[in-house]
Amino acid sequence: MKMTFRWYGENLDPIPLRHIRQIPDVSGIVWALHDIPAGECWPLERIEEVKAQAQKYNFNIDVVESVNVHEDIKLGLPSRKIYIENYKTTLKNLGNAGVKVVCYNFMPVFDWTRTDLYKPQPDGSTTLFYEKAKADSINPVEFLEQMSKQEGLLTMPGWEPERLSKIKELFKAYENVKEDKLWENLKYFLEEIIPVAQESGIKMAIHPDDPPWNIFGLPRIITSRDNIKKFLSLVDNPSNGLTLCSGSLGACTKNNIPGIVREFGGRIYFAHIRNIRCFENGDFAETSHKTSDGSLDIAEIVKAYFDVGYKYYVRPDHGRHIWDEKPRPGYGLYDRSLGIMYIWGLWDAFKKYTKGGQSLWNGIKK
Ligand code: DNO
Repeated sequence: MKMTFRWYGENLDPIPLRHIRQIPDVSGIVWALHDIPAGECWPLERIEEVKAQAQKYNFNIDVVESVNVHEDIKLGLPSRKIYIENYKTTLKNLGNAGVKVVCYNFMPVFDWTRTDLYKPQPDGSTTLFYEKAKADSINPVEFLEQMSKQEGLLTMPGWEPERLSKIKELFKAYENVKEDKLWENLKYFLEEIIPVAQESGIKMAIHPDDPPWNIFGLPRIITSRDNIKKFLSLVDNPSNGLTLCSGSLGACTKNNIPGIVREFGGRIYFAHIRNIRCFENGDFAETSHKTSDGSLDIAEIVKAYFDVGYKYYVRPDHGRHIWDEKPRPGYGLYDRSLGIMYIWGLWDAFKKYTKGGQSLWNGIKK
């Protein structure tokens, strides 16, 4: 397992690389050219610029999150052709710079969605929160207005202003695109880009939908074990793989995350690990990584990665906002560093107490 840390880039991320360097055993930064709108090419010089910044601190740039997919591709419009060609050029450039994994998603209009970015917690921290009744009842345009009043909205990854400024037109366009059509458009996209990714030495890693259910009447399809299986068979090629995000899929309590890791481990190239507390009414709050704090068994999830011999990339996903830090929502230094140490702690313990493929874990008193 290779540990990474998401970093937004110089002048965009309040966390400097020299601080990330001080977290134990982090080998790479997870990055993107956040100023380039979805659909445009990433020039090689810009990629090399980030590489040089990272190398100064001995970090690799093996993982990109995300090369965003233009809405016209998801909608299957004729104009998708040009955006797909641009996507291919970006993949070739990334491959030339040595990038190994590209994370992306296929969620219509909205990327990850929360109703509250700074929900106060009893211990004085704040966290990302999803209130189901609110998300179910609010009109999306109104939702966007409310969210923009919360500090930091435009700095949330996946909420690119140029996409959201067209929200009304986009909702109209999606009237004709439901689940079946979205699957079809995804297949078309994969058939075009996966061969290029493979030639460029890149594994594509789709991120599950967050939360894993339809929101605002828009279809969402990367939501469950069955749909992941279907996704992988759309183009059955090792370059067509997964970002397995425990917190995204885990918001639906029917999803068995360790089971999904064990079943699809060979096609997971990027692991996002975080815990959430799920409530009976469908709300969820993001918690610390520790198993006892949330509804997900993070120890069992890490064990599943360990058992499948996971060799690819992992990052602690979101963290709470603690110790008075004022970070981008979910992307502080402190709680994510605690998350890394928890994941490493579990991993090292599994390594130490497993010999010759035989787990000694069961013999150890809890
Ligand atoms: C949120 C992230 C997502 C993710 C994209 C992947 O914090 O997990 O924005 O990067 O969905 O394309």
